[in-house]
Amino acid sequence: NKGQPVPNPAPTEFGFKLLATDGKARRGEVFMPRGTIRTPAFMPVGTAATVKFMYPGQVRDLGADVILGNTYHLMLRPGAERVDALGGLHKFANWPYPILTDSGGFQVMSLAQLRKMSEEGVEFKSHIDGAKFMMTPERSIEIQCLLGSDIQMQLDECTRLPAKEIEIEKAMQLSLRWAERCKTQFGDRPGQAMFGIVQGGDIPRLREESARALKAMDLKGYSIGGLAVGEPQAVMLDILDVTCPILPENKPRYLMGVGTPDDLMEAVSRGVDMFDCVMPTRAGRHGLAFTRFGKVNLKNARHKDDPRPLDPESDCPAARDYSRAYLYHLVKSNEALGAMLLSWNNLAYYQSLMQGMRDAIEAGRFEDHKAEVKEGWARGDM
Ligand code: PRF
Repeated sequence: NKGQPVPNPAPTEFGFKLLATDGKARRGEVFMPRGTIRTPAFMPVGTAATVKFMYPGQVRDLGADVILGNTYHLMLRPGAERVDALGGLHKFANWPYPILTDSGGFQVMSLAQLRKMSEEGVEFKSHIDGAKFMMTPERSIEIQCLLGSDIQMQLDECTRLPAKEIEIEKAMQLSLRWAERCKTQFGDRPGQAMFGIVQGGDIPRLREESARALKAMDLKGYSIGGLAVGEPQAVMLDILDVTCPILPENKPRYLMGVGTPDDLMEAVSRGVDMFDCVMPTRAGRHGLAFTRFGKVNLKNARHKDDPRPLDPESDCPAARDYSRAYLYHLVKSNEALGAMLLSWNNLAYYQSLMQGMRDAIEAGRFEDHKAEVKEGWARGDM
């Protein structure tokens, strides 16, 4: 099982333990009754109660300790009350390990039609059938409790960049008020956690204010939202440089919706513990493979006659046992197996990247390790 920790006895409370640091990089464990998340961690995205084109057991075997689910998608289809009646999301999806759910605010803003924001919440129409819904901080937490997720997110408003400072500030302040309402609704649940979400766009002053106010609320963990929404990578990293030092050392930090392998390494070296992103699975479905030697676009005709696998030294059969010529054929023919193999390869690569970072932090050689990994990407493999 790729060394997933099996604590005995299982903890009854949610918590975080810092095991080692190297510079600002942190190696830790987020523990809860359903299992332990080894950090730095990458969480595969299972939006609609499935990591697309992957079996749950396969995701687990790659070393994933936690997957992500989406309040917005699951409330629309199949419905939170239905999932609850069927025994909760873990049982529904046959994933008995930790699950983190996003609150719905971000997905409402990117997917739903006809949105109306107010202090109370956000009214929207479903992108599936146009049905009208009201999402409030209280309803978001209620849905996440019906799903039974272990780590829940406050409802927030994420501002796309670039944006005017006044708009960023309004959304950040609203998110702080919604954090209080979510905290009250969540109440006392020792085995679960509700994370606050730092907003404030690309303005250091607003990020500081958001992080300080959330820290004062003494939440069980802290997410950093509103990044990778249109700004250059350097801006995102500068914002992490101002945000992470304000957050408490003894709580997990989660950078939402990020990112490329390079983003993950740079964010870990600034003190981030957890990540989620559709990149490995979505890119895989579109014919793009991540490897130790950089990205490989399997739609490119130069692979037509290439008998080499993606990476003969990988532990992952998808990387090792199928030629680039075959992968090219599958992708060009739009075969399901193409999406399956490339999703598998990419999640395997992301999990091995995280394992490499965890090992390097423990060994006190994170920055050297980072330089070596980047050399591999720069070298390429043609
Ligand atoms: N807020 C929430 N979910 C998110 C984001 C956010 O800002 C982002 C931004 N990268 C991704 N997912 N609730």
